[in-house]
Amino acid sequence: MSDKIEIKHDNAPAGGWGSLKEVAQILKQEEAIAAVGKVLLHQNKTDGFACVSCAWAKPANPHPFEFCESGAKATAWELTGKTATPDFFAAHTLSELESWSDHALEETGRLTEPLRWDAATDKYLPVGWSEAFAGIGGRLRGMDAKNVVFYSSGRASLEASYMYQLLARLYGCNNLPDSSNMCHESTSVALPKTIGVPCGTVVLDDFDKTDCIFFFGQNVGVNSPRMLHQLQEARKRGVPIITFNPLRERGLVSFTNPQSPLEMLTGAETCISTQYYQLKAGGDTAAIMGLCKALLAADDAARASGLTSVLDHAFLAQHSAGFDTFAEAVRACGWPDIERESGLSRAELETAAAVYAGAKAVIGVYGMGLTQHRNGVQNVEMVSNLLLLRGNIGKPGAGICPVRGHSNVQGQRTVGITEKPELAPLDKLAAQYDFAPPREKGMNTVEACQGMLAGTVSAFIGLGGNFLRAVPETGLMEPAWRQVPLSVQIATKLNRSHLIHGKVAYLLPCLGRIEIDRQGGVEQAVSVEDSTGCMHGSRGRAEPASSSLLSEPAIIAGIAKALLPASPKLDWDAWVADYALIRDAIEATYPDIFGQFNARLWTPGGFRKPVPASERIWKTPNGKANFIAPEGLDANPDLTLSGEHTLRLFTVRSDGQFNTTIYSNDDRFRGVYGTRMVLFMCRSDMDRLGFGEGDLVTARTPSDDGVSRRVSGLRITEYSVPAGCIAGYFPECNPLIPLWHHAKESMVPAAKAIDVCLERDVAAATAAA
Ligand SMILES: Nc1nc2c(c(=O)[nH]1)N[C@H]1C(S)=C(S)[C@@H](COP(=O)(O)OP(=O)(O)OC[C@H]3O[C@@H](n4cnc5c(=O)[nH]c(N)nc54)[C@H](O)[C@@H]3O)O[C@H]1N2
Ligand SMILES: Nc1nc2c(c(=O)[nH]1)N[C@H]1C(S)=C(S)[C@@H](COP(=O)(O)OP(=O)(O)OC[C@H]3O[C@@H](n4cnc5c(=O)[nH]c(N)nc54)[C@H](O)[C@@H]3O)O[C@H]1N2
Ligand SMILES: [Mo]
Repeated sequence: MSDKIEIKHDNAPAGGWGSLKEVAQILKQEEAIAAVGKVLLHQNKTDGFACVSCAWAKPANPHPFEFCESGAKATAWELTGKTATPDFFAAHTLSELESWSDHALEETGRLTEPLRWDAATDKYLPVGWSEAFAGIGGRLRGMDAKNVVFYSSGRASLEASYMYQLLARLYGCNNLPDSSNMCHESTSVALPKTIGVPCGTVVLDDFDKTDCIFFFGQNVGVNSPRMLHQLQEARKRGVPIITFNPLRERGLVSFTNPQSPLEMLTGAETCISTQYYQLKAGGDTAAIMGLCKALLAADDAARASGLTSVLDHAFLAQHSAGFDTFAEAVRACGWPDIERESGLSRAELETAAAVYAGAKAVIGVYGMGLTQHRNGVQNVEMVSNLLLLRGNIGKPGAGICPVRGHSNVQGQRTVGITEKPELAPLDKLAAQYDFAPPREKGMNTVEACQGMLAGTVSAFIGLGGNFLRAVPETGLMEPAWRQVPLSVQIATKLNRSHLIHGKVAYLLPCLGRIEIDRQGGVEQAVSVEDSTGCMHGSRGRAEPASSSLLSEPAIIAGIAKALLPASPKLDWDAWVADYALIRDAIEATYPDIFGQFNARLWTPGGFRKPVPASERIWKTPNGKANFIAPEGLDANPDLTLSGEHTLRLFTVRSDGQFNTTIYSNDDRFRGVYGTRMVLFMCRSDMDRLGFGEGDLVTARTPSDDGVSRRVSGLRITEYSVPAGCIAGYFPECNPLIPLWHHAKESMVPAAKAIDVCLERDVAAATAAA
């Protein structure tokens, strides 16, 4: 990691030698060369382990090295040679550690022993596992289950997740918020309405058959680099890739495959995006309206002159509903409004629409750039509308492709992690385990935050993640968190959510997925679901960081046994002794998805769950694929900020991080080294506002709710973004996001459109000078 702050405006392609250098660097930093070297060959292989970085699909015929720079970093981070032992905790109070950076905290290494916070010394002291479970179970028994939150980050396996939701429900609540509430929840709300499934419809094979890819708000080069293989192959076949992203992302522009010796030696690079549209942040609904408008006009013209129609009218008639209302809304929407809200010209949108119209099979890919907006659900509905116009769902080479984040976030939902009782098979669980599951809706992430602010949450259990850093409204959430009576964190590494803790606090260290999980001397396997709905077995390959670690299933069972009365229907110990029995239980709850689960665990490429929309079976209330007309084009309908100093901030990830895990302060792809405290701004805004490169500013969110939201010490950095939009890093900019600033319906925090004002940072500038 660079110590010196440096901004380089160079333009090397993604991947390439830089990628290899980064991997080598992190292996050294983590003192993990030997451990990682041994396991990398097993990453994302059928009999190996599923990468702990992203959720992208794992092919049936993997490359010899089926991992990317980001995946190798995530592996090195988990298998680090460093440990945060009780000696480390004896040497530091938590108040002291609060001043450490996210990077410094996790860089202390793997947690090795269960810990309990000691109020007298303000330190985490070792505690035995059984004492910890008894303490947690005892306290939870005295609480009303309705006030207890069971959060999960999306990394835990299907087995652990199934046990976790069962624990919460047996205890008596549906308070199962997860990272998806901050991520693809907009997808999970939109797609059931439009196509009757909560997930994407494409599989890897579709990338071999597609003849056009539309890409909205997803930074593939950093966040799901293995997908570059499919994109590169598609580009070799001449498939156009049309990208909509306010920021010119290097990984979406060009790519050199670091695993191809020929490309590395010749410096050959593939141009990824054939057209790159830098729309305004939040301009996607408007942009897609423009595409649809151009398509309708072309269809009218073609039909008037007796030519082949542009829309797939046979599909529309047989499969869809709501087309007329949608078409009316599109026709009524004027080009000036579309141009203003999208920031793109009519000509640009007509050109993109023409490519769409000329393709027989189109895939629509998208990520956080669409979902993390006030109108995030509508954005996803618009992608669905666009695809439906030409029947681009449920045929080979076509479909919708939300790129999921955490490596098992989609799978957690599949096995019951949800606060919405109607999405869990409660009757099934009731019969299987002979209990009366709670029927009231539980808290999602934003509601859990609201509960903490209101003082009604009595306990927070975290199955992984870094809740406090990931959520918005840092300034209010941190003090509120300290008032929570009990916090229990199951984690691999130290993070800020462990330091700002409840009045009684436990920190329970667990095995990572890459580590060998032995129960009674027998190695266990777990499973995950990828972005395309395929389930994969995963077997750890490395020796555990410490002999005191327990697996996530063992920790969940430990808490469950201490909390719940024994039941003849459920033997937690038997499950922990043999994970195949947990899979049998999952199969019994979800026979349609997990039939023959254990027998199919190691299917090359995974076994796919049924996704009826891929076969044009629409599990919507009316049995049709539904068009949904947008309510409006404005991304921030109820934020009425204006004035020359108001800019729309969107938060992004760098290649030096996995969410709140900061591997390094460098962002090679954007040429920023040694700092994450930057704001990317275009030259015309810099001139208009009188800022120079490197000027330090404070960003402030103006609002009339009486809460002060500011982040200081941000460095103005010139970058290719549209005028009026700036970009900064997640999680450093999270204090700027009001908790109420979230998507309608899905309640995903609107982290991609925060209106802020900038003030010159006199204090920071003086200190720096
Ligand atoms: N290496 C690495 N891999 C990861 C992660 C990581 O942190 N590091 N995180 C994982 C997780 S949990 C997730 S959810 C995914 C996230 O992966 P992505 O979905 O790629 O997430 P982001 O980097 O937040 O933002 C995506 C892109 O949206 C663009 N964008 C911002 N606003 C808008 C807008 O209004 N419209 C459009 N069209 N684009 C916009 C940004 O410029 C950025 O390129 O990655 C997963 N994989
Ligand atoms: N402003 C802004 N905010 C955002 C976003 C954004 O784009 N912008 N993105 C949102 C998104 S998409 C997401 S998914 C959330 C992420 O929110 P989270 O999922 O809560 O956060 P992570 O940073 O992924 O969690 C990192 C921690 O997980 C623990 N961990 C790692 N591996 C394991 C494991 O195997 N088991 C266990 N038990 N623990 C483990 C480690 O202790 C590590 O410190 O953040 C959201 N917040
Ligand atoms: Mo995510």
